Amino acid sequence: MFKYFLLKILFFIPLISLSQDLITNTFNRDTKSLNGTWHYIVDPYETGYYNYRYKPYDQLKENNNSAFYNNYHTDNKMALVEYDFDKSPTLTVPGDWNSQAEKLFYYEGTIWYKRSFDYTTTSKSNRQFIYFGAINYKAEVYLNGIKLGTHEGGFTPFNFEITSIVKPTDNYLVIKVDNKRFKEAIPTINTDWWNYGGITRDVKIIEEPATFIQDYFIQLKKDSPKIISGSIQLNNSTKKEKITLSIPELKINQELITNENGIAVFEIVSKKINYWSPNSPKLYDVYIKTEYQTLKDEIGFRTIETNGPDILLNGKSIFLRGICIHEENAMRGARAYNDADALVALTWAKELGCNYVRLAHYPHNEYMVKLADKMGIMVWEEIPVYWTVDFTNKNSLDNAKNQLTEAITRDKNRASIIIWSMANETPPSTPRNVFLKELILHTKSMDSSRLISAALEKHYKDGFNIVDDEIGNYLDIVAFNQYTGWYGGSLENAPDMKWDIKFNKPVVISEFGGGALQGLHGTIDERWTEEYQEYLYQQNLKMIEKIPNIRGTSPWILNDFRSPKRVLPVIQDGWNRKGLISNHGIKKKAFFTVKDFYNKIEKQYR
Ligand code: GCB
Repeated sequence: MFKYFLLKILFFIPLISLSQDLITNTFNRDTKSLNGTWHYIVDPYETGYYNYRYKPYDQLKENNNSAFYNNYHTDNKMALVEYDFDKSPTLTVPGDWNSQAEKLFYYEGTIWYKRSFDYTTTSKSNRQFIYFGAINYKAEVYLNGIKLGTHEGGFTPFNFEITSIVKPTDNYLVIKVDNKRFKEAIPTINTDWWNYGGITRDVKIIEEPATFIQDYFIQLKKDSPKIISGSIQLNNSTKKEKITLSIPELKINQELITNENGIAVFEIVSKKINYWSPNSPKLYDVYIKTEYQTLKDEIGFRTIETNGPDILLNGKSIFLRGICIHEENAMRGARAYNDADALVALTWAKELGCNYVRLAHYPHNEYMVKLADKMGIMVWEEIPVYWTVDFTNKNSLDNAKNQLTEAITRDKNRASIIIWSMANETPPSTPRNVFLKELILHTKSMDSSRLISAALEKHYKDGFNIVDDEIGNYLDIVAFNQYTGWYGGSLENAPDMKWDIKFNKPVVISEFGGGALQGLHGTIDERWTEEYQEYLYQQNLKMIEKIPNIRGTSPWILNDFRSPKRVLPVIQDGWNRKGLISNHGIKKKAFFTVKDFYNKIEKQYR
């Protein structure tokens, strides 16, 4: 018996092997969870990955094993074995490593994860896939010593087929997870949030028939509130397959036939749709049936469009009463990852009077958007093209595009998502414009039914706040962040500020706010007090109300959140204090200022 479960690379693998086509709606498929306890080895020098000439073992033809494997594949007791997963400590998956072990709090680098499992298939002809909700940031995945591939990007899912590799017993999954920051990455080196490392979302094995429903897009046709349209994609369809799409409540039961690419495209007229909205978040049971399987989803139908300054939901003008949220459970001081975490955040958002949330600054886990669908909360979803990414670098663009592809693929059937956002506070330049335009085109090619935005910036000249970023021409919603009274600008004069916004489009303030340490009280002139923050909000809201075309706000931010950039002792201690709620879950005074404002706005837009 082998004593150790180690990494063994049997094949030469090309440098970049991307994950395979994403399988969607994993919640309603036949799956086995691999969440739980995993062993880990901290490997700051990446000894298990690079040889002493700093060449990756899994890319060397003459020596295609890892260092770990070299010393392992023998019963020879004299062999030099310098690591042992099974005697190593454990981490819980899903979960970041920073909050689970004190010595890993600030760790940025490589950690190897390993878990063993048995697997029983329900049918010999079935296929199996391993699915990761997200790993931050880069993952090299090996099953039973065979490299499955690499994935880059910390907030989107990916999967690999393992049919020919998985065995009934003693499978061992080894993953190299690396959260080192680097310039070309998306996001780049500099962010104002915690770089939580690890296998941060669910891991599961998906079992599918040989020909299976890989993905589908079922929404209202653009500009056609009575037509449900879209497509269904089969994986490995070798002949024209029959698919039945049914929505029993709408008396829809439509037979479709796939084309030579395994895709069935459809348009179905339905006159009696109850449209999804925050007041009535109606979701329909939708069934997709093939000869081999039935897959269920719950899907809402709504239209979203703009007309001049208006955002129209189901044809009616709305105001986005929002709040920004990071994917963090502040009370745990850890990455959020499950439905309970999502419920905490979205319940607070509702209490604040929100009909909308901005999920900052990257795609959040799928529980969040599924719950937003159910609770009737509209969503802005974005990718971490944040501040200064490497706009001239082709790999960075491909990476951003890939993250966008994975996010849209995963979430395109969620009625709650009304906006895809391309970027946050990126400095205008020609390469930046080229980069963002490419992302916009890509998004439109995947999903033309939603609105496109980006969080831009304003600048100040001759008594005016000006918003004129050229990329605004390509957006449906002109959104920008502004921090009057915090990073500059007088609060006293805020309500009388003059605005020059160069676009006749809906305007959304995607961020505003300021910090306060919950429980610290004083006058409105004392920074970090709840009173200062409250006054900042009062004055900003008076100002925002007067901004031309204003159709929404998402204050920064629901909760205090961890950020290594925030080092002021006693006040910050590693937390960005702009939350309306503290990291102990206590509401600050400004929470109620926003709540009152949203109450008022709600009545105006009824
Ligand atoms: C911003 C960023 C956000 C920061 C925030 C702040 O403009 O978009 O990520 O955390 O300001 O607190 O300064």
